[in-house]
Amino acid sequence: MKSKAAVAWGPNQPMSIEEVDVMLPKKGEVLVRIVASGVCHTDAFTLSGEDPEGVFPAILGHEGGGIVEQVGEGVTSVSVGDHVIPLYTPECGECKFCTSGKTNLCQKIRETQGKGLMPDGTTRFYKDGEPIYHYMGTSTFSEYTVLPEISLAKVNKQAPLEEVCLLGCGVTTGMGAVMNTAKVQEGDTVAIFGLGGIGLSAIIGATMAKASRIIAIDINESKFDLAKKLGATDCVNPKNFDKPIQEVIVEMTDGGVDFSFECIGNVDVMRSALECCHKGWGESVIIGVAGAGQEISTRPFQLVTGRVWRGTAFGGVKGRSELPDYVERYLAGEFKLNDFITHTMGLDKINEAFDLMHEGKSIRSVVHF
Ligand code: NAD
Ligand code: DAO
Ligand code: ZN
Ligand code: ZN
Repeated sequence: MKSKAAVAWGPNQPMSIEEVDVMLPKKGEVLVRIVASGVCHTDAFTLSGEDPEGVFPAILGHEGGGIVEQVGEGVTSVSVGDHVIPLYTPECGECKFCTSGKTNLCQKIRETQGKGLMPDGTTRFYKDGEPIYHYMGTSTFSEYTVLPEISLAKVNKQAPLEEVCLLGCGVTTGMGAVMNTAKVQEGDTVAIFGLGGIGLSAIIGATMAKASRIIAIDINESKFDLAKKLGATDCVNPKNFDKPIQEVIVEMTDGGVDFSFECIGNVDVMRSALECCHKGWGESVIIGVAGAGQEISTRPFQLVTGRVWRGTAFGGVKGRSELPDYVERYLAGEFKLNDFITHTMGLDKINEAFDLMHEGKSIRSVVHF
């Protein structure tokens, strides 16, 4: 079938809107009509050429919401008409990782997904007979996309897909990092570095966890109003100090915070986030994705003296079994999503969404089909 899609032909080039051919779903696969897709920094990261797994030409996008259009042979867990959120972290429920009870990083289709292919090693997208690669197993910048059944979370049809698409990445990642990975408790102190979609969602998570102090850090002060609205108790711009930001935070908090979160992808900030944690017990969670080949460093004594460095993908959330409950909590009014949507546009304007992100003018742009 034909589908309108934004095709990334190569690194550092604007995407072009194309009519592509989408193959029908094979065994265990599902054809989904995407209704809306958020634009996340990770899409821009891959388009920049910094992503070691980035392959071109590809259809990017991983923060979508859609409706099942057709199911392939053997698909039993979703039916035509179901509302779904694509998952870049699938959940097969059977692999060593899924059954470990220790991680959300299902590995069932990891190898092919990392190469931009479906589990059978081929693609479902073509242009003029030439294959176009999938992206993160989701490719939500296409009106129609094909995904493995294990990469779909079925969600309540009452939830507006134009908003809950954000639960396909940014909001779940930030909230999950705080509540699932770090398990922040009432009264804990928290520092959040980077106030994009991920960092602001981490503020929501910290507010829901009843953290006593939520220190929000960004070099773009236009982010501070929303950070405060969502629950930040302090907003700090590192550029306003002539000493390292970790020293500033240690002084503000009588020795450091209980938890910190790096939501930027900057290895120097990752160090600051670790070193602003309290001696003896502070934990720092890396969420940001750094460029190819970059490395983190600190003095080992930081860890010897009790600080903990960890990381999280998709907030540690198992998509098929846990994401539907995030949607229910959103429907119950526990948190809002429209605060994040600073811009909406048709797919034709998708390059503008990337420009807005690079200019620091958007939190989330949501593309409608
Ligand atoms: P974003 O670009 O919207 O936000 C980043 C924020 O960091 C901006 O507000 C920017 O002003 C701020 N910033 C930049 N440099 C800074 C510095 N030196 N000090 C303080 N603030 C600084 O990005 P996003 O969509 O929120 O994504 C954030 C990061 O999280 C990206 O690296 C993305 O790839 C990653 N990510 C990770 C996961 C995961 O599962 N681990 C999921 C989604 C996104
Ligand atoms: O299982 O080895 C693996 C990789 C899982 C991919 C997790 C990606 C999380 C970080 C990228 C941010 C995505 C928006
Ligand atoms: Zn993302
Ligand atoms: Zn699995």
